[in-house]
Amino acid sequence: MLASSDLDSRLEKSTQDNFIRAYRFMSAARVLEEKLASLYRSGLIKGGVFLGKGQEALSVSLGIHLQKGDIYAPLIRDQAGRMAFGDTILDTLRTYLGSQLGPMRGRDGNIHRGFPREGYYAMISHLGAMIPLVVGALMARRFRGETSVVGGTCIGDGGTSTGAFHEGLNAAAVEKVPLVLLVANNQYAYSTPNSRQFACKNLVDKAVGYGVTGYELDGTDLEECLRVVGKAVQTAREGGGPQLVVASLLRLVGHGEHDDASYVDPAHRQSPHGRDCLQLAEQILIERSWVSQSELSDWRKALSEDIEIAVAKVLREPTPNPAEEDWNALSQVELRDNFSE
Ligand SMILES: Cc1ncc(C[n+]2csc(CCOP(=O)(O)OP(=O)(O)O)c2C)c(N)n1
Ligand SMILES: [Mg+2]
Repeated sequence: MLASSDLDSRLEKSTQDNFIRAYRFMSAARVLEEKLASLYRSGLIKGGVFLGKGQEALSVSLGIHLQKGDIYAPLIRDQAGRMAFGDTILDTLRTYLGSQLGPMRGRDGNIHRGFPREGYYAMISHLGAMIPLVVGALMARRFRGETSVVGGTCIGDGGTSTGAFHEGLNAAAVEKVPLVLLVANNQYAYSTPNSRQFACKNLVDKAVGYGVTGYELDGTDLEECLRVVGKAVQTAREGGGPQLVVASLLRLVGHGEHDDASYVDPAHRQSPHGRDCLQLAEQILIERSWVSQSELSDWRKALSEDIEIAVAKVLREPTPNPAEEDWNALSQVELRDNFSE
């Protein structure tokens, strides 16, 4: 048996390792999204670009705790979670830039990408459609006798007002499926503030109404996000039924890159949920001497270089030719070159 100080130090080491791993996905998502914004402004991306700046700590916490064989249905602000679940820089860029070699073969824009066979679902809509889908997939797994699968998805504060949210969460609660649903309360649905979106005091109160376990957390605090979301995933896996995790934060960019977010009340930016989760995570890394300032700069530099190389490669790749395209559904082809385990 391990002496308790031994156990303590191992637990501390694993918390540290997990924090650093999560930070690196967050940082990769941030740098990649900065590049996506600049590609959008230079006219190289067709369609909209919707980013997750300020929401990376919450997002990564779900992606990092799901395992191979689980189901993950991310939304538009989940680049960090996607990377933690196994998505790559190359496949992200191939989708945004319309490369035929990407997972969606250049047909679907930006965030509508995934590898459904790997449990990584391509987003249909940001407004709740993924919840019933994940619940249905979990039911199907149960019918096949697969019981330890967790399904993770997310919703915004605005999305909690939709019919799909209600139907999905209600069915999940009745069937007690292992659903982990993160609510990213970033205070706005596009420009509509919380006060015009729902009348309950706090979104986590909805958990009681549906009969599911609810958690409330500070979405800017990576340590808290990892701990709470990790617990929710574990509880769902052990048969605890649906878990509703409500995080307070602020998106630090517009709804999309076309939006300047001028409607955001400055009081939000000054409040605790207006803090930048990436900067806070960096402060912790430095304060605890887990990583040095120069290591942080080296990581960022290496990432930027990798991204530049990937952009140059993808820009040389073919885009789909409508005259030659066979228009087969994704389910008809095997596309799994880059998806890592
Ligand atoms: C039926 C429908 N109406 C409007 C939209 C456009 N739309 C997409 S996301 C969104 C706001 C969602 O707000 P919220 O759920 O809080 O998520 P956030 O954008 O803040 O992450 C809107 C209005 C849409 N996709 N579908
Ligand atoms: Mg919102």
